[in-house]
Amino acid sequence: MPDRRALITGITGQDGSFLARLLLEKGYRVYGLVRRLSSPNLSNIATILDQIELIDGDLMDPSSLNEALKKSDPSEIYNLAAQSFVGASFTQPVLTGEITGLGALRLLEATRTHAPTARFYQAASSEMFGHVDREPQDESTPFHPRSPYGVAKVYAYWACVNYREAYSMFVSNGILFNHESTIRGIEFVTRKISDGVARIVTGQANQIVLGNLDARRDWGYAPDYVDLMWRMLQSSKPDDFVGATGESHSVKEFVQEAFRVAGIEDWEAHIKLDPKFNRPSEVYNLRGNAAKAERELGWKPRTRFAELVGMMVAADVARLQTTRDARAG
Ligand code: NAP
Ligand code: G4F
Repeated sequence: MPDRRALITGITGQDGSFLARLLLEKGYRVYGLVRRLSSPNLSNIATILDQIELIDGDLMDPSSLNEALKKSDPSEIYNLAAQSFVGASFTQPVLTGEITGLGALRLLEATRTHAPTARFYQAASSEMFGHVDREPQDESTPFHPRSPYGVAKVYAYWACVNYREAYSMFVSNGILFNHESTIRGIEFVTRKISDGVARIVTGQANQIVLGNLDARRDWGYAPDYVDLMWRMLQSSKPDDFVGATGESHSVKEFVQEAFRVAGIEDWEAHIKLDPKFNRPSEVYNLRGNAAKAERELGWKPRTRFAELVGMMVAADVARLQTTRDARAG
């Protein structure tokens, strides 16, 4: 087998850590770009640290990207790093544009110079569709982003298309709908709900404070989606693909299911609404059609909504019970 070497930006995040495990299983040498933080944030990759190589660098800093490409000499590059929280993009729009938008361009440019034959995956997003005029959304749906994050992802998407067309580089955009897991960042609504329900179950809280309960999302399971990323780079040609389950649910339905699996009947008694969690411009409804990924890459998501909610709530309850028992004991 040829030497397969992958560079992952965003390896400390949810998707990066699942992707690193998948690529290790497949026999890749895995390199991860990590930025300097005042306290290291390596918990998601703690169990594989001895199997991967971390390289210091930041999407804000072109010279560090050049060095990362020279050190890793990758055959595949997965650009997963971003300021990925839509809510924060309204309060830090320029930073989001710098990292999530221009950051992708900096990495493309470093790739063009130091690894022009490497295959490049860009973590594009259903947030680019934003204010949708049709349902479900697929690769031909127009973009109408509704947040600085969505705008930055559209910029990065077109930068990727341009490098593919201008320089014949193998660059592919994965237009992925929301995907979650037990290690989802705590500020995203699914994890905020599963963690909140677990706090109520374990007697550490009585309420979850949320924003718009009517927003609808197409929620899948992150490990299914990193498999799609890998499949996209094994294809004979670069292209853009939607990854989605084809099912949408409201935030309220997520809340109801989370309380149901936890055995708490009166969910409304535990939910408080606070407009501070509403966004200046909301994305009301996303539902994807991943027929192209199924047809051309043989990809299908395996985990459905109820299973996802159940595993997230169970993991948070177990985690909080363990810490409570440790404190008590
Ligand atoms: P995540 O958990 O927020 O991870 C983001 C990663 O980016 C972290 O490793 C973070 O490092 C890194 N990062 C942030 N700023 C950086 C910088 N300036 N330089 C280098 N690294 C930086 O996100 P995720 O959910 O895994 O998502 C992965 C990618 O897919 C993101 O680009 C996201 O926008 C996109 N996406 C996600 C979804 C989804 O539903 N999860 C859907 C569509 C697209 P630190 O640990 O140092 O913060
Ligand atoms: O969980 P969210 O913050 O995810 P959002 O905005 O859909 O973005 C995620 O998915 C994108 C793919 O479409 C990714 F590109 C992006 O990186 C990220 O992973 O919010 C989901 C919905 C929104 O409509 C929001 O208004 O939940 C609504 N919501 C209601 N109450 C809330 C809350 N969201 C958060 N974070 N916190 C709340 O209290």
